[in-house]
Amino acid sequence: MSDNLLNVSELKNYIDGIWQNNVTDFATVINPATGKEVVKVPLSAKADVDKAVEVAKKAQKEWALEPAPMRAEILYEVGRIMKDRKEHLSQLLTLENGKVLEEARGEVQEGIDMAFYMAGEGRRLFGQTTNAELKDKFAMSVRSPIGVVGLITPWNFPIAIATWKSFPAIVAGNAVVWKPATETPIMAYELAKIFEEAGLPKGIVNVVFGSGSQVGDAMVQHPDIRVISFTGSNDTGRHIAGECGRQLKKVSLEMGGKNAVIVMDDADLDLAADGILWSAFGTSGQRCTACSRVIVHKDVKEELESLILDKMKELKIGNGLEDGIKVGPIINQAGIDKIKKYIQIGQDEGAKLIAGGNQLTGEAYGDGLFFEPTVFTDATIDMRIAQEEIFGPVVSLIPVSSFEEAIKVNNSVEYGLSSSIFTRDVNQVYRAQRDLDTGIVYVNAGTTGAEIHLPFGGTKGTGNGHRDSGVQALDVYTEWKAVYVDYSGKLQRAQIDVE
Ligand code: UN1
Repeated sequence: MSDNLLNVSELKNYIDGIWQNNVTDFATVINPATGKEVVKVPLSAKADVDKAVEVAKKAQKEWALEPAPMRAEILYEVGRIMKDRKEHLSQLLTLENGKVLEEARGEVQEGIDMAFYMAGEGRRLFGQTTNAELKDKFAMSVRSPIGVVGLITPWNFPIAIATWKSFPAIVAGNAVVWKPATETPIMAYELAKIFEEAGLPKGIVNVVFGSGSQVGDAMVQHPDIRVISFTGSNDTGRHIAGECGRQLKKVSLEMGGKNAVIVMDDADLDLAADGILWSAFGTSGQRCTACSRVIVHKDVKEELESLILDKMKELKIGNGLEDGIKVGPIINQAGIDKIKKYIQIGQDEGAKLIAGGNQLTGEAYGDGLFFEPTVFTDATIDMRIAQEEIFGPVVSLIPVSSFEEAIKVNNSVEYGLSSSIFTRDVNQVYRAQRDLDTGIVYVNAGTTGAEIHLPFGGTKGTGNGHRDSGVQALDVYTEWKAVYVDYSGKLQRAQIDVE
């Protein structure tokens, strides 16, 4: 099946509307479900970034003068093409990333939704008009584009996150230099082709494949890239923020989570178990929003545990392109090694392993990288498995005695992306949404499933105050300009010539 999904064996950078390669160095993209080579991806150098920035800078000047509703027409076309190609894109996404086909379809849909939503912004991009303090004077604030923006996107949502960042940047009148994750370059290749077919002028989106240390760093250092938007690990994000800080460069960061589902003693336990399974083991736990802690009221702990263990028997693990598979592979060997390390840490710390804990090998799994959905129980707030991001199908149950303790445990981690509470008590619902220190809160649903028209991002170590998606994403890619028009015909001094 995989052989005829992709019609090239080697990808090229897309710079100035031209597919080009100036390097001899390539990385091999591996399908994590089979271990087979999918395609080769160039490992570009600083010179490629310099070239991309140069053409982006030139192209952006005209693009910024194009009326926003006309810029948006191209995004509508992008959305239409993505919709036509949804199945093909989804299969390619599963091929390079491993997520099961049903989830891949969901991710591509997220990109389609973002296209139409941001295209709509072309006829809004609202600023404000307000009253000036002097007579015969007009005041307004308008959004203006920033120039060339640099996007660094991750492998776990290679198309959705790319759309969260590139579509608002484009509709607001910027040009883009984009470094996709080396593990999942095909979605970038496909999206660049779609931009081209939709009629986006050349130079407005430029894709430069390569490593963080070469391409990413060159983008961060380039003086003509005025914004960096990054989704990825906390360490890399902090490094980028430091560099951008020195250059007074705007930077938007989204760096993961240690998300919890709280299950209170009055909860619908069957529903809670479904929500936990989906948000902990869906995408093999490789979401920034994945549930990796269950904070459970002690009175319902045993019942919840047995419901979870029962339902886990239904989770079929394997190649996500096959029917009925619920849990796909882990992205690479480093991912597997990290999960194994935390299984060991959890056992050494004294948490009780009640399900999973092993890599799946043998004939049925071939050279694929599969890991059993894993459950620890009786974890405590101070354990590393209850504090650190694992990015795999591992969840730890932490028993608590009260609502207050549940909130405290939820907020005890350095991250603040997503949290959820299962309860039927309306007072607890409202107190939880107020007190949970995360950027996203769910009630009676798991920790995943953010919709694109709401802000996506988190507090504390998850980010630096910016949001991907939602109308708030526009704040990353625009400057606010305050405009005063004095039509009195005389010099009027603010704060002084007022009555
Ligand atoms: C991510 O894991 O970085 O809310 C993105 C969700 C998806 C997006 C996840 N809509 O789980």
